[in-house]
Amino acid sequence: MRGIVTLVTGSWHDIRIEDGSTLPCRIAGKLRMDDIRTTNPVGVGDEVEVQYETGDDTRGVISEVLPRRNYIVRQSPRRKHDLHLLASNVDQAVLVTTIIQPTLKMGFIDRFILMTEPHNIPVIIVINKYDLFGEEEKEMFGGLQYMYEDIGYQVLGVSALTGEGMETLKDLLKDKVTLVAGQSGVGKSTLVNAIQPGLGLKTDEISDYSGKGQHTTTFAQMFPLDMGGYIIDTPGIKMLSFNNLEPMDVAHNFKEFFKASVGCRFPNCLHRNEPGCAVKSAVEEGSISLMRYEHYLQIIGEIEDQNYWERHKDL
Ligand SMILES: Nc1nc2c(ncn2[C@@H]2O[C@H](COP(=O)(O)OP(=O)(O)OP(=O)(O)O)[C@@H](O)[C@H]2O)c(=O)[nH]1
Ligand SMILES: [Mg+2]
Ligand SMILES: [Zn+2]
Repeated sequence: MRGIVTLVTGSWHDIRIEDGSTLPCRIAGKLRMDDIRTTNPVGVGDEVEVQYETGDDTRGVISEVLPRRNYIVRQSPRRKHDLHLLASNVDQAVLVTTIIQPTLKMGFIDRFILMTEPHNIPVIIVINKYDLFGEEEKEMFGGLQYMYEDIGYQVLGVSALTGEGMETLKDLLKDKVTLVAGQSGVGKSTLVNAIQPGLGLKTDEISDYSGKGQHTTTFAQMFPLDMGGYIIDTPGIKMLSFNNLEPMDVAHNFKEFFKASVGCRFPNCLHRNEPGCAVKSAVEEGSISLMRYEHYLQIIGEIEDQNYWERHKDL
């Protein structure tokens, strides 16, 4: 029979089967699947073929992962040569951030959308804890909204606590499979609880004055929504690196850079010191954000350093 993976904890996988019930399954010795190599062969959102264990209809075995419509992978935080599968078959991702508590790390937004962009997964940037905003934060929110909507990402200000902005967000989630991700402590689980009452997901109850999140959620988990669709709550992401990309992939996946790059003199322009670079001119005249440009330079610099040490392992 067919099912969807809703939770992976070690070698056990919760599979939601056709009747809506959950069957705990392990992976068969020989698993049929596509060829992308990830540390976890099966992830939340995967569609799988399962059979009951012989003589036991409370447990099952996954024999096949059906071809994926898409997937989100990240460089493994532990081993930089490994890719970790975050989720498969999603319609969109909600990137949850805050401006305060915890303080926004600007580069994180750009890194996150660089992770989803190669797979053409639309991202909604949700800025949570709007109830805490004073004048300064509201102004900053306005600036972010203007900047990212100009590039093509919707930006919403919400409060999972007071419900402000939540109706707009809910409308966007109806009948869709949505991955909810972001740094720890930004309120992902609180948001998911507000969107689908009754889940009772654990949230960080103790107010944390350091402003750093504690990693309350430890496994990605998918839940059906009463209004239709599914939502996936995930553990906080500490940082994102891009060992799996080449600098040119980065250039292609900063959307507005790619658009502007038709005007660059060289087709393989990396928009650094090349003469006749249209992206650099756009940054200088202010139509491309200097901050995004700096994040871009930082990311390609990291990839190049990495590549350098790979090629000179014997040094
Ligand atoms: N003031 C305010 N606090 C909020 C809001 N949303 C969440 N919080 C608080 O932020 C803290 C962290 O919330 P969580 O939902 O646990 O955060 P998380 O993103 O799931 O964190 P991890 O599971 O560690 O990744 C909790 O104390 C929440 O009560 C909000 O809209 N306003
Ligand atoms: Mg959480
Ligand atoms: Zn250029």
